[in-house]
Amino acid sequence: HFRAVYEHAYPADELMPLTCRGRVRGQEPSRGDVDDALGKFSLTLIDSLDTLVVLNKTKEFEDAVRKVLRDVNLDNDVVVSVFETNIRVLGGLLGGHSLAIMLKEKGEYMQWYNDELLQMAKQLGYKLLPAFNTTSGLPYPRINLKFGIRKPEARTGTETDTCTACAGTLILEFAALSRFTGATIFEEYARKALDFLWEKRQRSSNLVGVTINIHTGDWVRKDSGVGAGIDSYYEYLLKAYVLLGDDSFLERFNTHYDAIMRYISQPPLLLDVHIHKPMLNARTWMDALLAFFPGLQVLKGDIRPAIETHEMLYQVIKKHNFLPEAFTTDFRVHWAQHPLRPEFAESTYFLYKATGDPYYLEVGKTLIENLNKYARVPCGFAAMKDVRTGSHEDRMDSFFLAEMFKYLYLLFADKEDIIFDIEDYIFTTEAHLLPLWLSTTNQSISKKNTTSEYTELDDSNFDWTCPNTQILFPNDPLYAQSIREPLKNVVDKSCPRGIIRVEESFRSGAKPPLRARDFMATNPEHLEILKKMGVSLIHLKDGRVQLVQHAIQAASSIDAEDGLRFMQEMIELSSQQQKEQQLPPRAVQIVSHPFFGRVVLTAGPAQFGLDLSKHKETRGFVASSKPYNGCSELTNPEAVMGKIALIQRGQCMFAEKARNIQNAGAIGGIVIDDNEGSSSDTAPLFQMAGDGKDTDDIKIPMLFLFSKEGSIILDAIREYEEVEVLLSDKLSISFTSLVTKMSYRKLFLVHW
Ligand code: DMJ
Repeated sequence: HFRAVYEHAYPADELMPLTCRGRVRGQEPSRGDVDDALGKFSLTLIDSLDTLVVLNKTKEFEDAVRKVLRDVNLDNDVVVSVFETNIRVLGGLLGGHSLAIMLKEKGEYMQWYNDELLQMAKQLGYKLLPAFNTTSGLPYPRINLKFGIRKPEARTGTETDTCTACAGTLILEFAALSRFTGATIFEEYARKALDFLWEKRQRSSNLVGVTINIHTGDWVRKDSGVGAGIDSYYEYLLKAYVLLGDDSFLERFNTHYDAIMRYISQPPLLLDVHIHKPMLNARTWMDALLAFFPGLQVLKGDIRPAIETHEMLYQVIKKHNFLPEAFTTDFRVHWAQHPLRPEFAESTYFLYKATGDPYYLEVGKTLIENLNKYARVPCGFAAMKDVRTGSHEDRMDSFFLAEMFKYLYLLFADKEDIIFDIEDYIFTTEAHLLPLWLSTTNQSISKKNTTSEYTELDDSNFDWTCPNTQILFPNDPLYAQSIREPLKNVVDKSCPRGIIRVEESFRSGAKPPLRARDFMATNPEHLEILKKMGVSLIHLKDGRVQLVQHAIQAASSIDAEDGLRFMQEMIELSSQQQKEQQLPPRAVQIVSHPFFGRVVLTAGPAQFGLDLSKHKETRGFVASSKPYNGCSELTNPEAVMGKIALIQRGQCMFAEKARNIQNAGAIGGIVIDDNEGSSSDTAPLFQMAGDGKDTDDIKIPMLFLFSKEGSIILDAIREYEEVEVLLSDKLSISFTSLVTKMSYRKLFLVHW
């Protein structure tokens, strides 16, 4: 296949394997951004240089290097992607150089070599530097190889946004270039871009978005995952630590990793979330690029989730022969293309290294068989246009030879098959090899002392130790299998088998084991049932809860169907309630000394009990109920008798609290939110719903206060003991001062 590239495509950037010719930019219909990798610099040749050495094709490597030195021009009037040029071309030249000097030192091949590839790399490095001329230090996404950025001939430089991976995947190549040559500027620029991204991380979640404005540093796309647009930013933080030995990179990686595992990882899935609301999923599908992540987790030493995600991906592959560019959380094809991406093979290789489990060799065998069966064409391997139909695209990206071949070969290679020690090198994101000895060479870039900034990190041994692949699980060869076993049918289990049967079972009138109207978020038994049905509960900051169902997380297919019925009921219940009357906000006014009515707190109404809009107001002194949550018979009825009882939100339904205080003789009730810091200034007010049963027995008025407003009353009690309030229909009050802003936003319904 290397030969096919030379014969049919060279000196073009890529081989077109169906028509057996080279892809020359400008001569073929434009494919948009994909073409930005093509700089008329014999991309595939450069990208596959070090693969030749790995495959022990030393003679061919020597010829290929000569070709590069003789033919490749880096000064073309072409606009290229800075990211792609860095990882494929700069990385390719540096990987080639790394192995060329290794071979030269061995004394047989490359004896004539005099750092010529490195000189080319340096020339290319200088060509990329103008891209960094922004106030943020983040590079422009594209550059003209001949004219740079600013000049009119450049035809680029007006972009405002770049992807996080585009700006954060430079440090390995740029630092290697600096350390090989002594020209520190490259490493400095790459570090500056990384520092800026780190500063811009969303501080409450420690996640980064997909795209960022290179001038203002604002996040343009605030969704966050580990796949497209972000992937190699995380990869390079960890690998920069390995290559450069700089602790700050590991500290950053660990901080992000912690956030990824908290919010994005839902084993075996990896689901995008919003950086500001990380409990909210941003989409219901995953992209193929995230398949690299298990490999990175192996490097981090977190093997279990790596095995789980890899197993899930493998089952998707078994179902569709290849990993579709995007697939849904129930493993249907979302985007059917597959450009022969290497990420899954990469993770398979690293998992095999970590576990020694022959299962991963079987996985590799399946990958090779599928490639030969479905993608092999007379002039090479063709990308899949649609994995469902097996149709081809006239495309073979350079990463297929740079990465896929390398990883698959390495998976099956014995130590003796490789003419050098692969453990002495680190793989870049394009699988180019950089020698680890660079960590102690030309270390002139000052390391930032960041320890004080990171004191919150758990710097346990685990976080600071790289796994040693020689000694992982020597006594437990079944370790990986035991993790895979429960996931064996994860894809089949979630297959559309459901659709007809579920509809049928709905028609049959089957009921879920827990009825939506009975559900209480604080009841541990209910939560257990939810979990079994694959329904997860997300507590939103404003106190509401969100329910999400993932059929694959259910204990069985029957439970998954129950979960669907439960969700269906819940949707019906809330839409029914939405249709019910929208009550306006109410008010709690403190009328006793020294407030005298000047403090008015915005309160949420209840759909049960005395309607304040019809019955004017209720006035009384306040008293806290015991238990404070009001979920059982009060133990202090004498204290609340004839008073307005204060009750804390939570543990049971609002209606139950109302009944308990009413039975104790209270004339009204104020429920105070248990979410610390909540306020009607920031959270949407809601109305307290009943419990789905008849609530006519509740005669007293009930109002709801968020915690900030509630604590005004609690503080007043602490200071003045006797505090009298007026519960009223807010609109009827003429007040002189408002403590909290009036809120006439649409009210939500909440039950507990
Ligand atoms: C490769 O060019 C690199 O691995 C990059 O980081 C993203 N993925 C492509 C191949 O899929």
